[in-house]
Amino acid sequence: TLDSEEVNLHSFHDHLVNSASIIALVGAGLSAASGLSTFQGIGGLWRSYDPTTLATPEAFASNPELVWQFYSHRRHCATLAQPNLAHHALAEASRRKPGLLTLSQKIDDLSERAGHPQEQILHLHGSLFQSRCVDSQNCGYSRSGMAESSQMQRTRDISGPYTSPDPPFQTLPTCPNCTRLLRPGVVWFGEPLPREVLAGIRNWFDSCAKVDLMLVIGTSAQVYPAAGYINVARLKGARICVVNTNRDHESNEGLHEDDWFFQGDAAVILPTLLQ
Ligand code: BJW
Ligand code: ZN
Repeated sequence: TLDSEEVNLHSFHDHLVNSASIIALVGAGLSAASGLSTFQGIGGLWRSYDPTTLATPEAFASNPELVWQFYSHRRHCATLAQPNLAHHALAEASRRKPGLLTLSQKIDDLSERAGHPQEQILHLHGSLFQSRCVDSQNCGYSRSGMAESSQMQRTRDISGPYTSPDPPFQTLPTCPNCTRLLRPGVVWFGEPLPREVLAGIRNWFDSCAKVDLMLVIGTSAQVYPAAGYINVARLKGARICVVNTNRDHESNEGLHEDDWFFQGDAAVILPTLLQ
């Protein structure tokens, strides 16, 4: 006899094979099995800062060194990490299903390194590997690459423990266009998401008469506007499938009777779920 989890899996597979328009909202939990800390879990790992107090324009304005060190550290961790089976499963499913769009709240590049098709993923909160001028209005300079890490590495070994004093202000990266400070190319609380990303999401929703399925993987789904897309998909007819280690999220997303909840590590669940 089949247990309820197997029935669940069967009904999900039935729906997946018949789904063409699929949207996935992924969060830090997707990269957890790669050893990268989730957003809410970072606090205990990087000095004793609460990440929600560092991921703000106010934190950067009052202590840019500290905020650069935080992102420099995370950039370093992401560079050393390898994509896990969850990234690979989602990348492979995306190659099979051209109508599957992933909205990533993660700022690492592990999905790309797992071969996720570039045109099928949008990064809502930016990238650890982008830097941009603080003056987005008048200047707008941005660049990708590791320059900032190596610039900071000259004064501090970011792979080691953070025991030495903060690097002097002059070592912070500045804009080659207007000489103001460069900042990490991520989206902080209170800031708008990149215009082209919002447009991409709107176009995708507009392009499908009906959304068949929404996957919500490894995210606490508490940060907006990202979390709001769950409801947008539902209003377009989508059934929701949540994958999370934490059962609390079953209720968080307000799941309906014909939705799915799979509890556990995304790296364990996704390979079976998406095969
Ligand atoms: C596993 C696992 C495993 C672990 N397997 N699972 C509407 C209502 C209320 C508030 C707002 C609203 N609209 C806007 C706001 C304000 C604010 C907001 O949402 N606040 C909430 C806290 C209430 N939003 C904003 O400010 C946004 N901007 C905006 O709305 O601008 C409007 C505007 C318009 C015009 C002009 C000006 C403004 C911007 C939000 C930006 C969020 N940025 C961050 C930082 C990015 C850089 C960085 O990473 O440092 O993005 S915050 C942080 O949260 C980060 C993440 O991407 C995001 C989501 O976190 P995520 O990924 O869900 O991680 P966790 O740690 O929370 O959860 C991990 C989950 O995985 C957990 O559930 C675990 O159980 C699970 N898990 N291991 C499976 N192995
Ligand atoms: Zn500039």
